[in-house]
Amino acid sequence: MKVYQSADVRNLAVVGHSHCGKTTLVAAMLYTAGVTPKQTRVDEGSTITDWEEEEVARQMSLSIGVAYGEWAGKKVNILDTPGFNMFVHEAKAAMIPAESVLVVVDGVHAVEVMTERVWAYAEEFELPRVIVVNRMDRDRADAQRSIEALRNAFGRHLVPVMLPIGQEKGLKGVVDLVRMKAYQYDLGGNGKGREVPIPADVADAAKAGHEAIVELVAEGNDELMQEFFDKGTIPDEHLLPGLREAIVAHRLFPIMFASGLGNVGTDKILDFITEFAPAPVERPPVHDTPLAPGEPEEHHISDAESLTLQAFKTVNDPFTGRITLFKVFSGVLKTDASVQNYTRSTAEKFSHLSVMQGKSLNAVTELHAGDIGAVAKLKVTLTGDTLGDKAHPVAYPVVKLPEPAITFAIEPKTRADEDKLANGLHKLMEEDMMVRFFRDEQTKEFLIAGTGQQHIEVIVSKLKKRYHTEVVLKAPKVPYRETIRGKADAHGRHKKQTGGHGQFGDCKIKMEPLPRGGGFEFVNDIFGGSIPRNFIPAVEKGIVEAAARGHLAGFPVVDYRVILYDGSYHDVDSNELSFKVAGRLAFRKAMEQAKPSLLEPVMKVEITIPDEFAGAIMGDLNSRRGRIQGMDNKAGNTVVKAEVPMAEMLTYGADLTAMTQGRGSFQMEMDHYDFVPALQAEKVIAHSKAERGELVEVED
Ligand SMILES: Nc1nc2c(ncn2[C@@H]2O[C@H](COP(=O)(O)OP(=O)(O)OP(=O)(O)O)[C@@H](O)[C@H]2O)c(=O)[nH]1
Ligand SMILES: [Mg+2]
Repeated sequence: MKVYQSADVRNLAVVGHSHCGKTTLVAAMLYTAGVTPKQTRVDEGSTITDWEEEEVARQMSLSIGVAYGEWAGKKVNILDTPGFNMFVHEAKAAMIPAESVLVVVDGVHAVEVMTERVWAYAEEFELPRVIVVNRMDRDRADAQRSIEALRNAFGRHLVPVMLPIGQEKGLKGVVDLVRMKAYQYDLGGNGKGREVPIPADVADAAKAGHEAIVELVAEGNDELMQEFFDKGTIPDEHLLPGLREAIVAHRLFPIMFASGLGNVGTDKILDFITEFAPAPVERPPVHDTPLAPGEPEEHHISDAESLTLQAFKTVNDPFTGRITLFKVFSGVLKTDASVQNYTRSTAEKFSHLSVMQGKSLNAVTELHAGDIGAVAKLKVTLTGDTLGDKAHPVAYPVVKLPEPAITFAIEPKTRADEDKLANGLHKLMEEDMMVRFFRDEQTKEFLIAGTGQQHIEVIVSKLKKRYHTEVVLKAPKVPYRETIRGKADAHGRHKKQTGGHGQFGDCKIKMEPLPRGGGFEFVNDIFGGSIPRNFIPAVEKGIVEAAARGHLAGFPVVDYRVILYDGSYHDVDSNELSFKVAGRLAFRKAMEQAKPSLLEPVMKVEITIPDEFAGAIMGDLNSRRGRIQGMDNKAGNTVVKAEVPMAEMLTYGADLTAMTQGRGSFQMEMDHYDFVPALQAEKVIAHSKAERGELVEVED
């Protein structure tokens, strides 16, 4: 594998709404660049970037796929990302190693929900963007309408640098509006255009398009503006560098047209990227996350600096083991180097330094600053870690991922599955940082959390196929709690004095509510030794144990204060156990008086939907006992914020998908506990009684 200098590398994140044809377009570019001998296809499962078993089965991208090809002497590293809302955070992760972003839209739908999302990501990372309106061979694909929609959504700094020739099935080629040349293609051909005269029917539009570019380039550059005023145009020798500068500074966003499946225009996209997109060395310095209090430092992407690199993806291949994909931020990395993982303070050996082409590792002797590489069998390195020269530790920022939106209880099918489950899940969690696996202390269930139903289904399927572990998913139990609304004064007396050594404990307590989140307070208000000091902790212990078992429905009692104010004891028969039992008895009696009530977790929910679904979603939230907190409008999307009891949100992911044809997304997190209304409380109590029906409490 050839070694490339920093200036000859282009790192491109390919992002967009689901199904707009990103993977297909990448496949076409790779074919055009001679990486594959023919066009590979998503529906055949033959593409380089959708290689993972689950991606092939579902015919969609699920995580970042990496590929590269050489074009015009440059190495173009391509990061193909998923567009489906539950996996779109991978598009964000791909922006860490990228210097430019290819935003793909569908020629029929143009701007969609996830187009906005990925655009916002690129904005956050301040990356240059090239827009490709893809699938131009489809019925109803429309160049003008797409341009308008894009400019409406993202502003007037988006400008076509290409126009299609022909329409829909009659798509024939493209006009390069920068150099004013036209190219014709064979639909389904090798992707290499033949130069032809600009057809008469697009000549006027092409001329206007060229002028629009000239004006926009001049706008941000005083010298060019002057030249434009003087001459009425800007010659190529000034226009091209001016255009490049505007693109690199993300002041201007070029729009191109293509058909990935028909392989039309892909050579021009490659031409454009290699000519106008920045090399890593042109990226502004990267700011680190200070390791000690202080200001972030700047790091230049350059061979001359000491070695630093950051892992941006981890693959756990059942055969090869762990493969780490990383970007060299500075310095030159050589094969077999020993590199310090700063995040985990461990040295790692980079044996068999490689670059990844889909699932294949191709050996390389060294990688220069800005390039992307892969290495197998690192010991401790995980996604997000920063590594490098031992003498100069740094930490690069990691992507902030959304909180999981959905949680299921997960149970192994058999005993054999139980043994394998944790291991398999942990391997999958190394690959996918959005998976969480934990045990709920209260309900004792193992829980798995992710971005949505399909996300969890993918995990379950990978567990089965890769790790031969079968599980059952269930809606998680709601971790209800109990509390009191009133005060109580109760007496607990435990006395067994028949024959032999007796037992005697006796206490009087008062009980009162605490505010939400107050937990439990125990106040020792005993005067004059009516209970000896050494037995007082036993009373408290009895109360705590009883409270953990609940009173109404077996859920832990919280937010209350107990004041122990009186009691009595027996010189011989009193012991710790007796006072513990007395505490428990007092607690139970107090609960009866203190208006026990159920509490439920309430989630803070944020739902993003296209405007037309807003009414239906609000109505639905109402029926889920939701309280709307606010509504926002963001470019054709409504963002609804609400507080909704967790019990009503257990299957929300699937419900939202059904209600919005998959166009809605939501996030939620636990916010606070609140009283369960009487009607629901009765049901929860009845259900819990039925579940515990046969259980008889055993005195200890
Ligand atoms: N007609 C036509 N169909 C296309 C074109 N590009 C892709 N498709 C089809 O569109 C569907 C989706 O293509 P993908 O390449 O998987 O789309 P994607 O954007 O990678 O989808 P995700 O990874 O799920 O976000 C496939 O059935 C493709 O065959 C195109 O240029 N023209
Ligand atoms: Mg894809």
